[in-house]
Amino acid sequence: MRAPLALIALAAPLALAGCGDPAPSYVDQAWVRLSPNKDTPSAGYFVAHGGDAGVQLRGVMTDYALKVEMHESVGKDGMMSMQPIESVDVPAKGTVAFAPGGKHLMIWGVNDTAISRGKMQLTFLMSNGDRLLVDAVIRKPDGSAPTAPAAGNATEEHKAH
Ligand SMILES: [Cu+2]
Repeated sequence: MRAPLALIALAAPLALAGCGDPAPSYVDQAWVRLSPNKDTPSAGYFVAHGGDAGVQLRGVMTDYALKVEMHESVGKDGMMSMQPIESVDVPAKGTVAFAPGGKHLMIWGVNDTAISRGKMQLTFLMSNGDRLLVDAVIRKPDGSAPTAPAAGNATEEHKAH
């Protein structure tokens, strides 16, 4: 039984070395709920996954809109309001969901070309220097969420602010 054990002991460090860099953070399930009115911002949602090391999401950019901000909806005294957030911790091996009713992107002036294509590329700026390029599916205002359960009144929250 000694030989197999020795092989395993040798194989483990080799496997780690073969993996090279630690697992990176990534973003998926990105989608945009298009505002029914061009003068009000659309909302963006996604899930950020931490890799082997924790990382911070510092911001989101796109070539297909005028401006993007990260916001957080907060309930206070029975009223929903929202405030900009500068950065979000994405814990190692954990996830952070931007979803209706919680953290979200506000996206002003979504480009018509992106709308007709039905998707827009977002660039997620991470604190480790990574820039994650992710295609977000664009849903019409009455469209259902492709990847996340719609929380019904998220659109109303936006209209209120
Ligand atoms: Cu907002």
